[in-house]
Amino acid sequence: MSTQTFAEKIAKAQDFLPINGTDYIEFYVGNAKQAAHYYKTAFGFQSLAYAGPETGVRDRASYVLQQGKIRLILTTALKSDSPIAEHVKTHGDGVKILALWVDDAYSAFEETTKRGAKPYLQPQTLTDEYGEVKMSGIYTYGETVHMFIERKNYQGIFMPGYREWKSEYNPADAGLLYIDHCVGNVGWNRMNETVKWYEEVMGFVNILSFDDKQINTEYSALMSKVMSNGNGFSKFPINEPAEGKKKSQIEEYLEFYEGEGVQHIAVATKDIVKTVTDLKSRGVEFLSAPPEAYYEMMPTRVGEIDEEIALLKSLGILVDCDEEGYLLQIFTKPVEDRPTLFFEIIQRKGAQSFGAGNFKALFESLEREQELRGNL
Ligand code: TYF
Ligand code: FE
Repeated sequence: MSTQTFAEKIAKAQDFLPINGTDYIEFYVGNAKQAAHYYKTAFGFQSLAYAGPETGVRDRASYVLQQGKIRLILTTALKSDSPIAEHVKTHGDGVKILALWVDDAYSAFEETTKRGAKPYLQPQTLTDEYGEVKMSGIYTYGETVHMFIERKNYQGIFMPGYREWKSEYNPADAGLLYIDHCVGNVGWNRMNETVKWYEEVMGFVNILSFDDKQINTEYSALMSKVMSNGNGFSKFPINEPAEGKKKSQIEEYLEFYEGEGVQHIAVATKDIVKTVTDLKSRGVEFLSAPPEAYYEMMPTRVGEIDEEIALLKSLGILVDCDEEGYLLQIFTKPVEDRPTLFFEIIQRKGAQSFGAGNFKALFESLEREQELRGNL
């Protein structure tokens, strides 16, 4: 393990692409109206904006939800002859766009495409009575896209083309604050290329790596490398399957998503016990808790923590520590019928790592699910 701090590692990133954080995450889904209802009811997102036939958009309907700094868009096609419908046909519901909030969307496009990025959307300026939003986009792994969003001259609710969505159904939020990281699964032998892409095209640095010897439970294996931009606001871990005794969880994802894509979205809370208790009561399903022994070992493994271990155990919350502090995390089951995208709830108390000490317990829990699906 390296003794460099997170701050020392990210200081090496290049700054040709300044990023202020995640702007939004857009899902392409089979039924956006119902998906929006699920994210409001189960996860506590709030209605923000809408675009569709009523606002002059003919081919799609998009619902924008917000909680803390997190914005999700649920988009569906209104006809079969549509790239959205094609995406859903191939991948099922999933993440199409990881949008990054930048100061200059034109320069972001210029700088990344001249370093080899494949264009998705040429830079353009959208205007309405509230100002202007500039945007551009490039492809990353699979059919997934990084959009660059510049909104310094915009005062509207979301962006031109959308109108405010006022709903009479407004369930309370669940304490979710911001996107901590978004993980991508790539195909066999695609790790190096993808890491190189984030380094060269985006100016990111590799801050953590786990190889298949560290991440190897009884059955499945994987490799993982975390890529970060220079301020640490944008973190994209990448997973690649590795050969194990049986099928890797990453392989299961690639098979069911029918390609590379976003595996999990980690959302931060400042009170994980409260958030998870709340999400469970709303019907969010989490992976099963690790065995008794995991919690018996916790005091020796992580030292003194503020939370009551019995409470963490009853909820199945995992804890890990590094040189800078500790973190608490828990993972949902996949939120679609295909075993593809899931969510992580994370609370950081100093630690800037990703829970490597939990990998064994976590992956065994994941494999119990994989086995129930007959995919191990
Ligand atoms: O983002 C991470 O690295 C952690 C751990 O299939 C993780 O959340 C890594 C791979 C995976 C599930 C979780
Ligand atoms: Fe994670």
